[in-house]
Amino acid sequence: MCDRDVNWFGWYRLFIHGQSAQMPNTCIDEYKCGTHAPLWLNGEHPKVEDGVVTRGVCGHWNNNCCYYNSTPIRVKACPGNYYVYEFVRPFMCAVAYCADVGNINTIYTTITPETNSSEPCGGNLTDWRGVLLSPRYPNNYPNNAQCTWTIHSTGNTTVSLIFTDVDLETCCDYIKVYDGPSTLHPFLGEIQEYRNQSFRSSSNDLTVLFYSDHSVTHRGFHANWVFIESCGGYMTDWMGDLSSPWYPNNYPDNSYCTWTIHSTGNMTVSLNFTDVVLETCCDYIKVYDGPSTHHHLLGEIREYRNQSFRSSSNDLTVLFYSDSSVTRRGFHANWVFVVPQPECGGHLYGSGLFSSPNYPNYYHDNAYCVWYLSAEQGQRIFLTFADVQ
Ligand SMILES: [Ca+2]
Ligand SMILES: [Ca+2]
Repeated sequence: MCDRDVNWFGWYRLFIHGQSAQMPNTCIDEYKCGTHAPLWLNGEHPKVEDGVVTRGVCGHWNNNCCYYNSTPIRVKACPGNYYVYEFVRPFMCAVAYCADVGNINTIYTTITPETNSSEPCGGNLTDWRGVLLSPRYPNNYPNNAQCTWTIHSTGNTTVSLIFTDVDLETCCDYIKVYDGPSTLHPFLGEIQEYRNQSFRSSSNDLTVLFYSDHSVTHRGFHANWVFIESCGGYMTDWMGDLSSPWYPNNYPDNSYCTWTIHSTGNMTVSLNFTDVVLETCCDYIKVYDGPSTHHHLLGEIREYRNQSFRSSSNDLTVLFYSDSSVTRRGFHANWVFVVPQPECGGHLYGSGLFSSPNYPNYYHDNAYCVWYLSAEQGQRIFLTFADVQ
């Protein structure tokens, strides 16, 4: 048997011929359990009050009980005198998880869950804003829940989802969020406790999965969603302008726009703000020196002060954020690709010529050059301007 090829997901309970069984926690002979190197639990089973514990898993091979140190697993004792195991994929093929035939538990009782999983939940949501709740919120959610909601926006909008309360059994129940119309789309994150999480779809759909296992329930979760105007982009023109959504009218709430301006060759990006009116407490613009918001922050803007920025290489990224209330006119900015400025100024000694940058071609904008001229003691310096234009 080869447990590497099983698509393990979640928690498992062992049965042998319908009888509840547990993993052995002592060494098992090689070639037992229908495999080459049987996997056994390297540690005691927990008690119910221990909650979820993590235990090592050993594979017996080559006369060594723990020749293979497989990935540790989580184990939980359940009311009713049985255990569940969160099996994961072992790293190699010739191993398999063992159930202990010598320790078949004939006195277990399965506690009937207080509810079953047939309670309806999940669905398709198309309102432009709304509230997403776990079943029965704010009362405890049921056991064995598996709910999938897909929030579908239309047109040029995306979905923003903000969690305002999360209270789950953190070992075993969870929320997962996906960027698309199903759980097969890119995974955005998993939530087991409240940390002010928010998510945003990259296009029209966001999918939320809520899962609860067979025991222990909590209050659940509360989240708000809203459709937001999609905005931002990837700009490659050598010059252009940027503005907040709907500029010069007020921008919408809950905006989150990123623009990356990409130049080529040895060009850099110069960006000048020409208008900025924001709710200064709560909405902002950030400028980053690189192709994403993970790069170096050049500055944050909340009001107009004639700000300008220059990338150090090809890319400059602009983020615009607005919170959930109060909007203003927004911002407008121009960019242009520029050749990095040559060095200018310096210390000069003795005699010679010097000129403005690029002379006899045009000097560049924003030049600021200082030359220090010095001569030997007792000598004077004659400075003649041969050409000034
Ligand atoms: Ca639970
Ligand atoms: Ca605001």
